[in-house]
Amino acid sequence: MADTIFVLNGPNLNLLGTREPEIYGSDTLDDIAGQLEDRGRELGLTIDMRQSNHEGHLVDWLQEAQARGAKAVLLNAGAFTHTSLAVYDAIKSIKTPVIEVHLSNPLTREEFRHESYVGRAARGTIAGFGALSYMLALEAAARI
Ligand code: CA2
Repeated sequence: MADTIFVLNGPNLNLLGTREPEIYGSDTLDDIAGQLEDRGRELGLTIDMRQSNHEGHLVDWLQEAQARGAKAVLLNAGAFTHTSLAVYDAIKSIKTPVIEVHLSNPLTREEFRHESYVGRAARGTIAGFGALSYMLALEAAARI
């Protein structure tokens, strides 16, 4: 699976495109998956896109990324970004590079979004560009 990119999405991101488009844009997660798959094809990369509202699933999938030899993980952990030591520990425990992704720029929003446990462990962060954040993260993943 050396040519596979895991794209992991956390809580409430299944609602993308249906509410708060002024913050998160109007693309759905399926739209974003389609865009990543199109670009992935050009780059010779397979996209494995997943979403869960459950913290443990993100931990399981991070471990799976390493076990299956994925090239990189793009991770939008949603609100768990700001709270989850379990996700932090999971990122730290794998060698697979993890790129933190956000649609919005949490640093321009409420104070409680300024802490990122994901960012403390990730290889790098791309935030604030809406669906384009995922595409930019894919470009980074292809080059590292
Ligand atoms: O900007 C991002 O990508 C976030 O990870 C989104 C999270 C938020 O808690 C982070 O601070 C930043 C929220 C995801 C909720 O997604 C929704 C999408 C549409 C409608 C409602 C929620």
